[in-house]
Amino acid sequence: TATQESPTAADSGANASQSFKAMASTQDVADTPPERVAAIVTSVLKGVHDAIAEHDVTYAEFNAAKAWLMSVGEGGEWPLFMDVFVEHAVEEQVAKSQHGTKGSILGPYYLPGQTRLDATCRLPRRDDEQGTPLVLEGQVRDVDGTPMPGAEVDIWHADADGYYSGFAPHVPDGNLRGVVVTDDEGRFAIETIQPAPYQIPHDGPTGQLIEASGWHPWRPAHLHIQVRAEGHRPITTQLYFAGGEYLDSDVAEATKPELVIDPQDDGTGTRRSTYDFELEPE
Ligand code: MBD
Ligand code: FE
Repeated sequence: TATQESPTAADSGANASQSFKAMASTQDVADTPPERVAAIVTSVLKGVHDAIAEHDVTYAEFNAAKAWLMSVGEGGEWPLFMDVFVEHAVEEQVAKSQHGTKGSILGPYYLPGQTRLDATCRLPRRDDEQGTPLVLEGQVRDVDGTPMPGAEVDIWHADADGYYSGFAPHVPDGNLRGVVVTDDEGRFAIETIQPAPYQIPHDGPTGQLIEASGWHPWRPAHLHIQVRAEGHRPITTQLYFAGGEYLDSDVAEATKPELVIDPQDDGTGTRRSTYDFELEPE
């Protein structure tokens, strides 16, 4: 059953922490000057102090919060917590200066260095991969309309049970992940399967917080995509499915109307959708 196959929150948390640390050695991690650190941290702490006063917080609640924060670290869930509850605000801020295709959050389950695939391809999958066949096709262009051959469409998504390869022990490495390289006209056509909605693991501290608050732990079904092209600002985004469950109540608040696709059955049981990506020069 799905429950037996589920990764423990601690296992997927450990993997997410490890992969973030590995990426943090190559990606953008700020070396922030002291005045700015002080300004930002003062604001964050003011928010905490104000909440304590507003809600007349007790010592017992302070201790519960302290124990919970410790468990987030011990469970390796900081990447999950940060990406579910905080990353969308950073993305929205950065998006104010970004043109072209709308972005969305990266999330904790990106893994660099996946198999490079031809423009027309099928994502690596198990022989018995479940799920409705799905084809996403489109073109990568500059914001001025110029097609971009050789651009990379790095795609990763959950399987039909909502599990990601690399973060669930029963799913083989590299499953439903790949770096698709666009053809001479900047086009791509990716065959995969329809992912299921994703549920935040409920046996760890993030899941406990969600339950203790009476919120729900779901993200709508989504495809993660990062598009990269020489001399252009990369776009990290996600595509969602029209009519999908949790589209209007994503726990990670990362949906945008421009990112909803509506694949149609082509008459053979395969659902198809077109989506073009536009990147701005760096
Ligand atoms: C996911 O699949 C995801 O995309 C985010 C943002 C957080 C947790 C799991
Ligand atoms: Fe995801």
